[in-house]
Parts: sequence; C-alpha cells; structure tokens
Amino acid sequence: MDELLQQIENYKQEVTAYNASTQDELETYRIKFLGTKGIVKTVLGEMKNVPNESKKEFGLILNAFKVFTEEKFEQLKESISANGQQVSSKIDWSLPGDPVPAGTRHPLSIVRNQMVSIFKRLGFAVAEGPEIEDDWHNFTALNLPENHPARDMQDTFYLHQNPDYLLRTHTSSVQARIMEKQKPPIRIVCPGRVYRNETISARAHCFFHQVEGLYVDENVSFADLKQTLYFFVKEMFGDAKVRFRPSYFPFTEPSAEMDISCTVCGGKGCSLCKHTGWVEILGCGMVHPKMLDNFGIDSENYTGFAFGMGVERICQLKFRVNDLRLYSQNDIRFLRQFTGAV
Ligand code: 2U9
Repeated sequence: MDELLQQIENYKQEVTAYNASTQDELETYRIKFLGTKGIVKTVLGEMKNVPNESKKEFGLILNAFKVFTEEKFEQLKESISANGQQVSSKIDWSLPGDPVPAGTRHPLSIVRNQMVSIFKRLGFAVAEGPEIEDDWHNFTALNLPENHPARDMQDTFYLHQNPDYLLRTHTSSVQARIMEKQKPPIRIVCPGRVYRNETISARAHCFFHQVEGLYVDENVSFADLKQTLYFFVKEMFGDAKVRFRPSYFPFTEPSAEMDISCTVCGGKGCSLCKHTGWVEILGCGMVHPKMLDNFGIDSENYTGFAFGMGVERICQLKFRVNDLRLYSQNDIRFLRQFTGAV
C-alpha cells in the first residue's frame, strides 16, 4: 500500500505542476486525469486491493486526490477563459448560420419614400393629417361647391354613425389644415391614403395613395411650379419628356395636367400609353385666390402653387404593375419581386 501512497504523491506533484494555456492543453489534462480511462479512475480502482481494515483510511485519501485533480481542472478552465480563450462549448461556431428571411418594403412605400425624398431636397417639409375628415376640410374650404359630384354618396364614404364625417377623398385636406394654422411661407408635401367609393377592378380601387404639394409665399409663380415638377420628373424618371395640358380643378386657377413620355415604349406607342406615347402623371396649378382668402392669407400679397399625384400611378410606371389590386392582396409572389429595393 505504501507503493500506492507514493504513486498518489507523484500524481499530485504532476497535477500541481500542470499548466494549460490553450483549450487543447486543458482537454489533454481532462483526458489524462479525469477521463473514463484516466488516472483518477485507475487509482480509485485500486480500492479493491486495499485490506478491509485500511479501506476507510484509503477511501479518504483517494477521494481527496479526486477532489484535488477536479479543482485543478476548474482553475485551469477559469484561467484560460480569463485569457480570452474559448472554453469548451457544445456550439460549433464554424457552422454556417440559419438563414433569416428578411421582409421586403412594399412597392408603394418604396415609391412614396422616393417621391417625398425628392421634394424634401427642394425644401418641402412633410405634413400629415387624419384619414377621417369633416366636410369643411375635405370639400368646403377647398372650393368644392355644394352640388359638386365628388360630394355625392355614390363617390365618397360618409361615416354611417355620423354623416358629418367622411373618409378623406384627397390629402388636400392636410394642406387645408396647415393653411388654417400656419402663415406663409408654407412649403409642404402631404403623403397619405385616400378613399373613394369605386368598384374595385384592375384600374380602380376604393383606396389609393397620394402625394400632394403646396407652396405659398410672396412671388411664387407658374415658372416655379414647372421647375419643381421638371426636377421631380428628372429625379424619378431620368430623361422622360414632359408636357403640360390646360385643365380644371376647383382649388387651382390656372390648372394643368402633366404628362411624361411613356416609360414603357419611350414615346413610340404601346398599350400602357394607349398608343399616344404620353402618360398623365399629375394635376397642378396656381392656388385659387379665393382659397388663400378662405384661410386668411392675403391673396393680394401672396401666391402659391399646388400639385397632386397618385403613388400607384408612379409605381405602375416605375415597376410596370398593371393591376391596382396587386398592391393590397399581399401576394408573397408579388411582394418578393421588390426584394433589395429601398
Ligand atoms: C390646397 C390648395 C391646393 C391640390 C391639387 C391636384 C391638382 C390634382 C389629383 C391628381 C391625381 C389627385 O391622385 S389624384 O387623383 N390631384 O390634380 N391636386 S392641385 O391642390 C390644392 C390642395 C389644397 C389648400
């Protein structure tokens, strides 16, 4: 038994002297002393050769040796992790990660953001307002007469519980709210969802999205309006040609509609432009003096221009979306096509 005691003493010296600075050296220690065929197991196995009267005494010695080697293992492990080395882990960090499918931005959000950012670069601020509006801000203040067809129940969604309120039919109501409380200079763009009582088809929907703009200050001219819109077209569509046609809106005088050369056929004629080579993208004009006066802005000293356009239309021309219903069906096959667009 003296021989066994000497052997344990030698092992203890070896354990004390052991140094591990890497994960591999720590593992070598574990296998040598604490592994299933390691020294501790072998030494404990000697118990069967110890005479009965000495078993208690030897039991204590062998157990102390086991604890001694285990404590040393913990010390080595701690010193390795304190030195920034990886301690043993069941995770294999070299495996490739599980792919996390990222969502895509909705095409209307992509195009709306682009539109807004272009006008922001010209100094326009973004203004937003409620989708549930009153008659004054949506119609009366905007010079829409009592008998205007847009006010008809057939065209506008009135609130069932209180027909004094309606779902806004354009974001012009936001401009009205800003004119009400802000003095010129006013230079805003109003993006937002609007509602009209239409039968849903490829070319009409009961809601759509607009970006409207308003600029009121001293000496604002039709030339300013044209240059602003030229800049917009250049940034949005590059080299497209532009033309203005006279038009009529209750809130602007004079009024115009703006066409660009067809983005699909380049002006040669195709089904999108109905073989005219041109597609209409927006309406615009000089703010009607009556409207300025409606909001207490002196139309003798101030002038303004306004414009309005549908985001769906711009998106159709940019991405060739040929059915308005696709925008709200949440069909993943449609939405996935915009992966990577910002
Ligand atoms: C105020 C003053 C002026 C807003 C304007 C248009 C012309 C226009 C339509 C184009 C297609 C909307 O998406 S669409 O249906 N808009 O043609 N909107 S001027 O003029 C305003 C608005 C508010 C206080």
